[in-house]
Amino acid sequence: LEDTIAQPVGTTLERYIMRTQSEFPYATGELSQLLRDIALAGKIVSREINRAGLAEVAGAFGQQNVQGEQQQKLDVVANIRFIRALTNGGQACAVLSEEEDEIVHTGNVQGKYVVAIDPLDGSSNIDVNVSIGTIFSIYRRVSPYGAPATEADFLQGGRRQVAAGYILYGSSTMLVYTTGHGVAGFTYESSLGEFFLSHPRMLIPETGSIFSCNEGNWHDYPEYVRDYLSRCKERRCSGRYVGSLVADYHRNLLVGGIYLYPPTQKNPDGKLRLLYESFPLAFVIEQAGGRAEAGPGLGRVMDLMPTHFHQRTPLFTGSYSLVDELLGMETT
Ligand code: AHM
Ligand code: MG
Repeated sequence: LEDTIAQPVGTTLERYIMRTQSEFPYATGELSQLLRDIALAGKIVSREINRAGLAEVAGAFGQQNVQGEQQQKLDVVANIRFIRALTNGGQACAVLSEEEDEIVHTGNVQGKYVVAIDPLDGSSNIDVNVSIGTIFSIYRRVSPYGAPATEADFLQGGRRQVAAGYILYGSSTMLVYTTGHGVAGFTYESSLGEFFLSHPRMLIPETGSIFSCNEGNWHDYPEYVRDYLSRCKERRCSGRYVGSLVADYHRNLLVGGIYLYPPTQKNPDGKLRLLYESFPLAFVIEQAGGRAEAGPGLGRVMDLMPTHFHQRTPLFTGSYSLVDELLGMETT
């Protein structure tokens, strides 16, 4: 931790990974390479996102991209970019993506890691030029090296994550990740093509005055959630909701607040996916001093045991005391 804080100004992600490699669970350099691969795909996706509006303009003039292909949807493009980077990097034997029903085998059967990823989250915001993000979670495989990855590699539970994080494509592009030794954030300098360490030791404020949820679902929320939100309003807290999980979560991580995706009548397990949304964000928030819970009586998100790939879970995450207060609400 001390080393992390002492990083000089101008530290690139590359240098940071090298300096902190000894903190990694197995410290052989493979996890470092995996993080580099994710960062590389993040840069490419960031570029695609920045050009998205322009491609529309070009399209309006009858142009196609250089390969003469029709423009693909950005979430499909992001899925291809991340899988390609993880395949070429060699360290991941398999990827589970929100965009795919089944495991994608990379062919790197000697790879020691598996990656669960939502390549581009916030689908409703993609077409309207509002912040979106990538969320990723990394496990060391439990299946034997040399053989294809199995379902069990991805269903180990949140506590077995060796690294997790997200990339936010916002007013700047940022990469935030943890390997279980605190959380560090990097801001992308596009003209240099580098992520620079901008947030060396991210800690979420213990409390805050922001609540983030889709209030359109008010009538479907359980009573304890409505009571909690009423309290927030009595205190004159601010409601802030982009509808992109990474953006809402990142804001609350920086300034303090709570993000809620409660169960609803339509989605009794909430909407968010456990393996590539809730687990990684729970790991990061706990490493930043915050909390991530599935609801009163349901326990820590990190303790949940998944039974299938695209499983959902309710999520209440953010500043410790705000989540604590929510869990203390009367549920009968
Ligand atoms: P997606 O995976 O289809 O993009 O959906 C996930 C998104 C999250 O980014 C966001 O927090 C949530 O869905 C918003 O849902 P809602 O529109 O119900 O508020
Ligand atoms: Mg998603």
